[in-house]
Amino acid sequence: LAPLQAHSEQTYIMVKPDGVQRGLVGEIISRFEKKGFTLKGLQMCICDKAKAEEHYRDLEGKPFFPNLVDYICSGPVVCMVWEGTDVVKAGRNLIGVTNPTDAAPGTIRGDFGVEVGRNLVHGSDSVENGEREISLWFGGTDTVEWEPTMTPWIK
Ligand code: FUP
Repeated sequence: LAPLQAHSEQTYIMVKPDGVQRGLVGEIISRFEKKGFTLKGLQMCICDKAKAEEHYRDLEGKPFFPNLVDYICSGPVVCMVWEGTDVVKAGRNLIGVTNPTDAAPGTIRGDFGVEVGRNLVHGSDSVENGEREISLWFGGTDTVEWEPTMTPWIK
C-alpha cells in the first residue's frame, strides 16, 4: 500500500449548552469517531463569563456578542480535543455552516439546529485558533497521549 497522506493536527470541539440539554453529546462524539478522528481530551464544565469572552474575543463588538456569552454560560458544555488529518477543516464540515438554516443536511447543525444563536456545537476555525482554544479550555495538562492500536479487543 502507498503510505497514508496523513498530516495530523488538533482541533477544539465543544458541545454547547443546547446540545448537552437536548441529549446530543453522544451523537456529536459519534460523528467524529465514525469519521476516523481520535478523541484526545474530554471534560465537562460550566463556563464563566471571562472565559466565554476570551474564547470569542474575535467577535467582541458584534451586536450578538453579549447574547452569545450568556448562551455559552447558560449550562454545562462538553469540551473536547479531536486529532487527525485535516481535522480543523473536516471538523467544520461535520458541524456545518454557522446558521443551522443554511447548514446542509448530514451536518450536525443541518440535522439538529434551527437557530443561529442556538447552533449546538463549536469547532475551531484554524489550527492556530485550535491551539489557543485547547490551551484556554484544557490548560495544556488534561489531554491524553494515546493512539488507536491494532489490539484485538474482540474476536
Ligand atoms: P462558527 O465558527 O460557525 O461557530 O461561527 P462564528 O465564529 O462566526 O460565530 C460564533 C457564534 O456566534 C456562532 F456559533 C453563533 C453566534 N452568532 C450569532 O449568534 N449570530 C450571528 O449572526 C453570527 C454568529
